[in-house]
Amino acid sequence: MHESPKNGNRETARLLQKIGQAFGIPGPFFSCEEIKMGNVNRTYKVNYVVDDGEGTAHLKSYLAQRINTYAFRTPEQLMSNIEKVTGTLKRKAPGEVYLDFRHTAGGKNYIADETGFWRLCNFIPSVTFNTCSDPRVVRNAGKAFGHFQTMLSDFDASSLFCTIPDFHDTRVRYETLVRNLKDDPLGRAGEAEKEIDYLMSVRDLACRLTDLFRQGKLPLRVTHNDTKINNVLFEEGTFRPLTVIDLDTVMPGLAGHDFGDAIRFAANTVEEDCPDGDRATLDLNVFWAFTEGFLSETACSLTKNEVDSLAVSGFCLACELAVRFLNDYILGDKYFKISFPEHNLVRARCQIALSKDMLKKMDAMDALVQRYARKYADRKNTDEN
Ligand code: GN1
Ligand code: MG
Repeated sequence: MHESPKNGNRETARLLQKIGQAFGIPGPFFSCEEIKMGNVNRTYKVNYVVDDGEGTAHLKSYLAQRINTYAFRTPEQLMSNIEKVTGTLKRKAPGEVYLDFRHTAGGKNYIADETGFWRLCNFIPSVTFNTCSDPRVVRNAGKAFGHFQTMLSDFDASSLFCTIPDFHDTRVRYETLVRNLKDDPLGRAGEAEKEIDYLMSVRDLACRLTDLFRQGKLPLRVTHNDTKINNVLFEEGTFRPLTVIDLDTVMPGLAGHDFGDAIRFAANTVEEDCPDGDRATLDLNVFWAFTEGFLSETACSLTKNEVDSLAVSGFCLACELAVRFLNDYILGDKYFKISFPEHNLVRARCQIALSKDMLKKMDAMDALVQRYARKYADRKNTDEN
C-alpha cells in the first residue's frame, strides 16, 4: 500500500502528516506506506521532501508506529525504557547505527491522542529477513543479539519498567490458557483439542526455563525478549548487522529467552504462519550458525547453567508461543494481528510441529551449544553458577 494525498488512503496520510508535524519533522510531507512488520504494532514509512541546500530535492524517510495498547498497557513506561536503552547504546558505541526517537516540542518521545499512541524514529536503509538459511546472515543475527545483551550487561535492570508482566513466564502463560479454556467465551476450545492435549503433555519441559529461574539457578539479565531474525537490520550487500530493532520488550529476562525465541523463529523450516504447519521442522544448519554467532559474543559471560539451558530454550519458547497463540484464538484474536479467522490456530500448530522436531534433535543441539560455548569461553570471568 502506498498512501499519499494523491493516490490512496488520504485519511491515513493526513493523520501521519499531523503526527510528523507534532514531532517537528521539517520539509513537506510527500507520501506514506504501511510496512507489514510485526504482529502487534502498526508501522508506516513516512517520506518527506528535503532540500539539500544546493537546489536538489530528495526524499527523507522516517518510521511512524502506532503502539498496540491492548498488548502494551503502559506505553509511556515502554517509551521511557526505550529512551534509557537507546541512550546507553549510543553512549557506549557512538559510531554504531541506532534507533533515534524524535521528541515533541514538549520533550516527549511519543504522542498520545484520540488517534492512538504514536512514536517516530529514523528510517535506517537496510535489509531484513523473515526466513534465511544463509549461514553468514544467520551467524550475524546471532552476533547482533549476543552483542545487544553484552552491551547492556552493566545496565541497571531495576531502572526498567516491566512493559508486559510475566511476558516469558511460561508457567503463567499456561495457567492463563487453562483459565481461558474453562471460560471458552467463543466456544472455540473444541477446535484445538489435539493441540491443547499435546501442550499439556509437555508442560513441565516447556516450563524448564521458568522453573530453573524460580529455583534460583539462572541469573536475570537485561534481554531483548523478542528476537525474531527480522528484528535485525543488515547492511545491504555485506549483510553486516547494523542494529537490533523493536525494543518494546527490553526487560530483565534470561539469556535463554533471547536465544530460544530466535531459534524457534530463524531455524524453523517454514514461516511462522505456514498453513501447512505440520511440516515445520528445525533446520540444524541454521541452529548451528545462530549458535556460533550468539555464543561468540556471550560465551565469556554466561554461567554453566545458562549454557546448559540454551538447547532446551528453543523448545520452551516454541511451546510458550503456541500457548500464547492458542490463548488469543480462544479469546477472539485481540492481541495478535490476524489475516483470516483461524490464523492464530494455524500459528499455534506450526509452533507445535516445530517443538516436536526439536525434541528429536535436542542432543544434537546441545552438542553444538557446548562446542561453541567452549570455543568462545576463553575470556570467561564470571562465577560458575
Ligand atoms: C509479536 O510484533 P512482533 O512480530 O515483533 C510478539 C512476540 C511474538 C511474535 C510472534 C510484544 O512480535 O512475543 O514472539 O509476535 N510481541 C509481543 O510472531 O507480544
Ligand atoms: Mg516485537
